[in-house]
Amino acid sequence: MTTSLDTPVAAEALPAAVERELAAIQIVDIHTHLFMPSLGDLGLWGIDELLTYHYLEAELFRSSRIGPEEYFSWPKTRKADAIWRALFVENTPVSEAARGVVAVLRAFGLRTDSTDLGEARDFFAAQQLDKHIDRVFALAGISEAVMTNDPLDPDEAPLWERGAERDARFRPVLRLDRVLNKWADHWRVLEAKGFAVDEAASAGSLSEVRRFLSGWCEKMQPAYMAVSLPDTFRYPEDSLRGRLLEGAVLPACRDHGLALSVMIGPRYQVNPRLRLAGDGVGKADLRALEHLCAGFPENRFLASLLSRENQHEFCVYSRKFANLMPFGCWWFLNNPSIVEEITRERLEMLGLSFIPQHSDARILEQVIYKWRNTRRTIAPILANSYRLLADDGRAVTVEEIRRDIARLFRGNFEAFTARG
Ligand code: FIX
Ligand code: ZN
Repeated sequence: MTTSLDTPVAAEALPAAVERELAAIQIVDIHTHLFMPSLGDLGLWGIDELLTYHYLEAELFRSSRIGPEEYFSWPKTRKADAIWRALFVENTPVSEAARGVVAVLRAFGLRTDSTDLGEARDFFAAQQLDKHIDRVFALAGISEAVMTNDPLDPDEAPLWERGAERDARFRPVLRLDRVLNKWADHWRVLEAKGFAVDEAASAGSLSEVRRFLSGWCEKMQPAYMAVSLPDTFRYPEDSLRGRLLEGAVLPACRDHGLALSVMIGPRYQVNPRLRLAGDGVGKADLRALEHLCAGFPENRFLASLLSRENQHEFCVYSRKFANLMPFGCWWFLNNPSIVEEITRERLEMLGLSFIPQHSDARILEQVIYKWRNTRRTIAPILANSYRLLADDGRAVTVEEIRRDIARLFRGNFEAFTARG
């Protein structure tokens, strides 16, 4: 007997069916900068953190006469007050990041047009973090947030070494920017922990780094390893990074059956006066990715490219290498107009074999608007793909829509990162 789930959906009913299934899916947010409660103050939440988000700081310096040096000398609440006044009171908050704060306030039933932050501050001050996390995840429609954990971060590492309490809502990731991009500044930390390493990352160092990573894999049980790489990244390359990647990180990933996430394209600190907001973007030479995927068929690579100009060839490379999984519309690409473009092309060229989005949330409540925006942007694109399929002679069922959405927002990640 046919049920409504396996009945072909009429073309005019497709948008609503897709919206319903997207609203219902509990998404795995595969890349965030959120932290589980046992990692304490590393985890940011509340109105002052939402407003002092580096996306909004960059916009403040364009829409006010406040200079970065003066701004960064202020306490958090004064910074937040200045951003609220400049971007939400004296101007209409039309940017994606500013609209996000409005959406969060509305989600909690708070006024979105106040001239001050009194009501919002009182509300967040009254929240009990653990319950608040559950409420925020429910509002965002996510079941898990994958963190970004740095084993060389002086504030974070000791918390893990002291046995930070795990939380099923948060999955760890071993982030290796300090190891791969800043070895010269950080190799002594490993030496001080008893690893026989040296500044030149000699052969002996490589096996010691592999041992260091192995220890962290045991301790942290990460979902994957990850690194951000500049637009100038090259592979193969006779460099510290080239040697550490080939001689330590990729072998350690294989040892533990972990994928490596490569996030390629930032031009770090093009304006250091803006601090976190000071990074830019550059078009990367994707032959580095080609050489990694072809050279290490036993390794799996999650990848996200920051430059819009890299997206087409990235899609083509993803068709060439099954050990390459594209994910997300990262950072400066996380704007509806660009998410549409990238997602359309990926559906056309990769079918359902990609991970459409991650939130990159730095502040807890951001997952609410970032996933609301993603659902709102992707629903018509997916419905259009199904309409075109019906036009071509095959209507889809609700069951198929549900299966496809589960694959895009959970299954692809789970399968690609399953320890092999
Ligand atoms: O490297 C990263 O993980 C980036 O996402 C961050 O460094 C960046 O500052 C950010 O917040 C992007 O949304
Ligand atoms: Zn990030």
